[in-house]
Amino acid sequence: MAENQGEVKLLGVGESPFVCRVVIALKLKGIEYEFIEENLGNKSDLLLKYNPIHKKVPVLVHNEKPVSESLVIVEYIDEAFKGNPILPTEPYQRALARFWSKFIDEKIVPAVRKAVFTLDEVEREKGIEESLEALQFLENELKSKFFGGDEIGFLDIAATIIAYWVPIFQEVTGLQIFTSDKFPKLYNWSQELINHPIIKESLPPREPLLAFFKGRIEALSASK
Ligand SMILES: N[C@@H](CCC(=O)N[C@@H](CS)C(=O)NCC(=O)O)C(=O)O
Ligand SMILES: *[C@@H]1O[C@H](CO)[C@@H](O)[C@H](O)[C@H]1NC(C)=O
Ligand SMILES: *[C@@H]1O[C@H](CO)[C@@H](O)[C@H](O)[C@H]1NC(C)=O
Repeated sequence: MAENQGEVKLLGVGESPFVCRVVIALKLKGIEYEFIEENLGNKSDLLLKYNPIHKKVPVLVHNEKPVSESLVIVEYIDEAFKGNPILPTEPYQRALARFWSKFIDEKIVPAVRKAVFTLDEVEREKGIEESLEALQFLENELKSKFFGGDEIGFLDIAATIIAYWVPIFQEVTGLQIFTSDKFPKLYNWSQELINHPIIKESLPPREPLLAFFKGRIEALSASK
């Protein structure tokens, strides 16, 4: 256990890319924590108490104090625990890392969600187009092995959803959005990222994840 780390709990679910961001940050810092698995179909009193506003996971609870929203939690972890810095140190680079992480959550995630989880053809096409446009911006932004440089940083952690979850969504739906042809740099980055030792041990196993999202897509079609 890291010295003086205090008591650290993480409320989460195994399949969530947002929860995974927090797992990566904790592992990078070498923090020991208790993982409390939530049932999102029947949320625990603990979740409702600690995140009454959004009622979502992840929630990090550090010495009884809750922090919500994955990117906020990753910043908190970076500030609360020493060593292995996650955000860059230079103010402008810090701002950029935050800007692009916000871009992922506000542009890429909604576009991909629209492409993957809507049945309406027109909406889905719009989602695909928006995903391609948004991913191109990120492709142009990649200047080194990782967004963080030679090592993974804040934006790499935020973008894990693109490296690991988007290919799974593609496999389930047959969509071709994020491919090595369309985004060679980003694709190479995604392979480097998912093979990084810390990331590798933080990602949920692929087969159950695939089965989970297959189930989600099938349930969606059945509800039509
Ligand atoms: N913006 C949030 C998103 C978290 C989120 O969407 N969590 C989902 C699981 S992947 C959740 O808890 N959903 C429960 C609900 O919406 O009721 C973050 O970055 O933490
Ligand atoms: C929800 O979970 C609580 C315990 O956390 C349990 O007592 C209750 O029966 C569950 N409700 C449903 C509908 O499964
Ligand atoms: C990514 O690109 C670099 C430089 O071209 C190459 O050395 C490396 O093997 C590539 N990585 C993967 C996983 O394809």
